[in-house]
Amino acid sequence: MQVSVLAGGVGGARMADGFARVMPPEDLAVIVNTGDDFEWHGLLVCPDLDTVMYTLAGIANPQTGWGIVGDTWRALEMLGRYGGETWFWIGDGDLATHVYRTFLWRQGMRLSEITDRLRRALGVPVAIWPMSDDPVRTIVDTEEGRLPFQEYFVRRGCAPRVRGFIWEGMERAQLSPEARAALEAADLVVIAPSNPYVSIGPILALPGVLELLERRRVVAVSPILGGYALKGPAAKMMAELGEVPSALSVARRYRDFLDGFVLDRVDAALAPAVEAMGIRPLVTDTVILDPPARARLAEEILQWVASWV
Ligand code: FO1
Repeated sequence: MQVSVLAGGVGGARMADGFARVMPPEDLAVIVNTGDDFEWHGLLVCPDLDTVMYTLAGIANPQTGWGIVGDTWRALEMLGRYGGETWFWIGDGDLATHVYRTFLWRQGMRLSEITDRLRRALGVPVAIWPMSDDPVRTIVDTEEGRLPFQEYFVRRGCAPRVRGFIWEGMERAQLSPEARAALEAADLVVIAPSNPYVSIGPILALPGVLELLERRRVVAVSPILGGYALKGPAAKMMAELGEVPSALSVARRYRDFLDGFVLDRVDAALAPAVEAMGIRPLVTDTVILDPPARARLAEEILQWVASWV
């Protein structure tokens, strides 16, 4: 079964890792949000692509979920001494990723080709594709004005109240050829438990993606448990945008193309309401902090979908 996982952030990387542990690598592709990307000291930094790549390579920092485990901080210290910005923590090993990606990018290589070269170099057997080769930047519209995503997420710690999102570049951006091919070939598309607004939203906003998903078998894993997000600002954003922070709100957002929705046991009572939307519910343990849990959930989803005749 050919599976494509739509992912962003740490939760998305962990879900992708689960599928990578239980499937033949050639049957899996991970399509990653690039709206969090930004230029840092002149370098192109792609946090969600790197978080997926490091996680699948087994070198991600297990505590934070992002960056490289055991990384050192000499370059950041020196940047600080020069008065450079240090609020976004880039370790020395991570820095090499941005240096080399930017080097290839300035030679005109597409982000998809760059990503493919980096993940193969790290020994990752699974295809990792940026959602687009065209630049898309998430701008968070807050009560304090418009903030580039990392300024909102890291520098301000997601504190400002959110009023909406702008995706700079979306009007010119296209789904990457490799991501389109993966989605067209997918027997199953899994929307990972990522933030529906800023991690999954940009992917769905690309021209043609919604129509493509309507023709595919799609399941989503809820990023909200018991009204809270395990990690990140998804529930806070929902509340600030006037949505009930619940798994049901997420299912409703995806309902036009969703065939199945995976709920955590704490939200078992919501299963009938999901079913009433014409979406099959699966109630299970969706907390996937460690590798065995990730593999278990991925296997459960594959068995569940295989049982749909
Ligand atoms: N998140 C933080 O909260 N603080 C950081 O200093 C930070 C640095 C960082 C460096 C590389 C990278 O790939 C991710 C990093 N992240 C950091 C996470 C980043 O903000 C992502 O956008 C989030 O994971 C949400 O997608």
